[in-house]
Amino acid sequence: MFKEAAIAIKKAKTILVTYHFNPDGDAVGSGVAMSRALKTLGKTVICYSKDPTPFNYRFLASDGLITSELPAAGVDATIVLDASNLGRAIPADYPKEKLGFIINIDHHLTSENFGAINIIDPKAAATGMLVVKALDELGVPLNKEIATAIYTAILTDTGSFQYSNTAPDTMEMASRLLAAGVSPRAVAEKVYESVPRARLIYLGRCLERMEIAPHGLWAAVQTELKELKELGVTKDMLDGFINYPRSIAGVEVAIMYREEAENRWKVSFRSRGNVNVAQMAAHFGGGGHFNAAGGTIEAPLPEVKTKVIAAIEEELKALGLM
Ligand SMILES: [Mn+2]
Repeated sequence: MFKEAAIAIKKAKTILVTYHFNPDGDAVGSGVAMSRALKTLGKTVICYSKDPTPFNYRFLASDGLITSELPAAGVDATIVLDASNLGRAIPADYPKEKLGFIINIDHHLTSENFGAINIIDPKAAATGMLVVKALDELGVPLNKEIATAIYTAILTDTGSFQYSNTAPDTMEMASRLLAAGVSPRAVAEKVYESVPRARLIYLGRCLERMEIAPHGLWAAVQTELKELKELGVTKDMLDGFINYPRSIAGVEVAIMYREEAENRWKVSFRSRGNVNVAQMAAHFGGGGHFNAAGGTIEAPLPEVKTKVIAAIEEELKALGLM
């Protein structure tokens, strides 16, 4: 598959590189690394993201590499990264024929084969790992910039090498990236220690009203649009809120309800490792990984919560955890 992808990439002159909406570190890091690498091959590259880059990943593209405009003329090939379906990366109103030859590179459990070539490996800790394999096949060396983007992808998708997806090959890759010039200190400072104060203040408020199940097996936080506006908090600042309920002793599933519009809630799940939350999210038309997944539910919040809690408790019972 990597060989076929490399052949297709070599043939193309103009290439669109894109990744999922509401991008995370893996999406941005993979997109930036792939785009910079293709540029070294002399390709005309458009790195497209519908949504703005979260504040803590902007250092990867401070030269304005990423655009929010799709090319009017279309391209020879499109590389979609870290997106379980095409609709998660490209708005539905963009003509599909303009995307040219589609190469799908992803590591989601629930990934669809929407590309002409599909490289899907749920065992990869991050899509960034697969990007390096593609670059190796293309013969593009990892310079410091490319390596830093990949390192950011892997660092964030493994929760700083803490999640169960951290494997020997993850650490081998980290070693290779450090040898290519990555500064772990500099990346950590950009990614984790450049927090706007509004984020921390709002996090405090959310933690204060966190819901914890009487049996302690799940805990939930929620964010509301009017509060974001009031405190000057943007969506990208909410990243990581869900890790706090999961960090409580005994909690198997953490939930975050994020208001997207009136009666529309993005529901995210994080599992400690015993519960497959991708399966749970699939109940609501969502998807993701075993340990991290989500979906959107259109209903008033109390109704959303009733549905979600019922699904979680059913799963906890099925597993004999309650
Ligand atoms: Mn990912």
